[in-house]
Amino acid sequence: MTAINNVTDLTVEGDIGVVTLNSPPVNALSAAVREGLKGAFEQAIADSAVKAIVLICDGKTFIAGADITEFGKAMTGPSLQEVQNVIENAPKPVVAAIHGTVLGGGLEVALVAHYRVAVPSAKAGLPEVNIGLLPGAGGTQRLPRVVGVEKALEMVTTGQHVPAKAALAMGLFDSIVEEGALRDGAIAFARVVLAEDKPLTRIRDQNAKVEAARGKPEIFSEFRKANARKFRGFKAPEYNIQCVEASVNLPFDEGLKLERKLFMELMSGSQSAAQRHAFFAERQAAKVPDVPDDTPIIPVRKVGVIGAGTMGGGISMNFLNAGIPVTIIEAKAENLDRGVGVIRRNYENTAKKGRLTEADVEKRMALLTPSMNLEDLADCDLIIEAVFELMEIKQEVFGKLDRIAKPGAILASNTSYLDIDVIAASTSRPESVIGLHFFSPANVMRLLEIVRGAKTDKSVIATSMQIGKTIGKVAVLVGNCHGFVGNRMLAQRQREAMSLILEGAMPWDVDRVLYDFGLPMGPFAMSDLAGLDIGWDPAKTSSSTIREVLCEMDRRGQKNGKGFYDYDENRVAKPSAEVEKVILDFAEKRQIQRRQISDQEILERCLYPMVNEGAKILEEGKAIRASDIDTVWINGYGWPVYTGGPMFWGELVGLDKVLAGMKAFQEQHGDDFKPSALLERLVAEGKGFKDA
Ligand code: T1G
Repeated sequence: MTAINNVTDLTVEGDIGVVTLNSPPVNALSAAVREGLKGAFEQAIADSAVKAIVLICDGKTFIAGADITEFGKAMTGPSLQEVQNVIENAPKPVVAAIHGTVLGGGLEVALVAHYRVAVPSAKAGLPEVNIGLLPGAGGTQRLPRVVGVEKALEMVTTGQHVPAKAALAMGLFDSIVEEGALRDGAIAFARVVLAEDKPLTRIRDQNAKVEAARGKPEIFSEFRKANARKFRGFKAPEYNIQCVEASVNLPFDEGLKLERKLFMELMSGSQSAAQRHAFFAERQAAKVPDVPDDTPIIPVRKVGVIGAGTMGGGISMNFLNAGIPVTIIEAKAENLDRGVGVIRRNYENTAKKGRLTEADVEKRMALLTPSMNLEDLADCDLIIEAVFELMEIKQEVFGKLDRIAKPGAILASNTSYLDIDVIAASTSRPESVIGLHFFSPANVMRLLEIVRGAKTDKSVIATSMQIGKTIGKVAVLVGNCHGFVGNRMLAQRQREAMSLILEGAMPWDVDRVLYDFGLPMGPFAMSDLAGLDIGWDPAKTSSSTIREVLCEMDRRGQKNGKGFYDYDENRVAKPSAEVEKVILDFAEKRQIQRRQISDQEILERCLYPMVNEGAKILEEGKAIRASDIDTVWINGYGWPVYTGGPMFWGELVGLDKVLAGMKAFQEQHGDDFKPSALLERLVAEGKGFKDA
């Protein structure tokens, strides 16, 4: 065995040279890896005793891509293209031996090998689009030549991980070898290749599949049309499509040049910087400085959920999906039956789309135990209440749980706003109480805000973070305050949205501006979707807000066809003349002099206070880091990931500009716009939120 460098070695087994990479955690294509690969292949090619070469990786995965941590820094060592040229032009067969997730540059390295063999659990993909990029090492030119244009378009614009079996079927892999016997399997495959003594072919020279798409521009126009909504606002998907188009219409080297040009354009743009920020932010969120990795985890073998409504049902599904039994509690039989029925229907709808088998549906439903008796939760390791958002009710429930739950059980509230410490105080075990704030629909939205109480035990926190990952959530630990992180910032935007429609804008102006910014929907469309009458009490209503007036007019939102908008039978929204009149009358009664409000003012009035509130959350220690706040907003509210989240976006705008805007608004509209001390300090010191 020859060590080429500290991450690469070359061993010769008979007439097969085996190049092994070992660069944890994911064998990313760092300078050392590129150097090692180039050196090892040059040596194996020069060695006449070596008739074929196998490239394999130690650790959890084959190369999982370029080393994202090197982006934006001066490149050292050989370029990836130099390494690929050595491999692709080897005069002897090269076999890539794949396990784990061969992604991005990793797959692009595998595509310059002559063959690719994998274990059944391997997956392949080109996920560069998820970090605002495109495969910059020939992936957009070689992949279509292997799997065809349609599959290549799907893969490069979604970043999907294709399982080994499907990769074999599409020709991306040449053979599947036995799990756990990849090295021997790859060497045996190389020996068969030698025995067959076929001429070596390079993917770049195989044009049949791209020529088949030549003269069919509709492949691309239809793909663009079908995905317009999903790709809205993003640059990278369109650039990926253009590269695949080039693989059809241009000679290989020309296509490579275009790929390089567009890659560099994306790499230097703010969208990729924002999406790379979001990638690392999501991973950083799992790290809690004062809860060490070796904190004992409480085993969660059985979960109790109190409440079978929208939230309780959605929450239950997360655990059923992970194979964890759930006992779901409702006080009334009809509510329990309805809740269980909704869960079953959700699974059956998923099965109809082919994403679940009938057997999966039954397996998951078999894990669900409906009950009207709180005592049935006595043996649960984790109990989550999702009852009505009223403190008195929560305190009553937790008082009962304190008597029923077994010692050491985690008692969690799904509250969106309420004080976790007050809830915890209604038990004799505040150390076992925590907030697990799911976002509706709870079985879909990835965010889980985990709210630590003043007395929450570290094992309870560590277990909650772990169970969040187990059920496929992005868990973010936040501090206890009204609205925690997400809803506390949302309140800033909602307040300004309501002010703006009094001062001169209309709901559809505000919604349009925020939709065009990249949010999935604006505040008024969101209110109509949720229902304007949430928390509205007809007995106490007094026409004191526009929302109350609309409820008094029975304009309750989408559910009854009219809210801030009018809805047709397909629930398509359109501005309402009736609502416009309500707003004008409401403003007139309050002698508000309405005025023309620009889109820019709408955007700044809604978003700057959110950045400012995020700064207050940081200085109060209610979030561990600014990037956690970004992770909350991207995964809980659909903040456009290509702007990185509110805090990253604030820095893109310029914190000095945000501060100046806040001060100007404070002059005009009062202390709702009072800048946070942290924002003032960071701007004064010329720093960013990373320095908070
Ligand atoms: N570069 C550097 N570090 C990476 C990395 C990468 N590509 N991928 C993961 N890590 C780190 C991650 O930050 C974490 O670090 C640890 O590895 C475990 O990751 C030229 C330009 C591979 C599916 O986009 O999708 O190739 O927190 O927690 O859940 O065309 O990581 O432990 O210190 O996510 O098992 C394309 C991104 C790059 C793949 C593993 N490749 N990574 O998931 O572990 S661009 C990607 C992933 C490119 C070329 C272009 C996942 C994973 P730490 P993890 P995991």
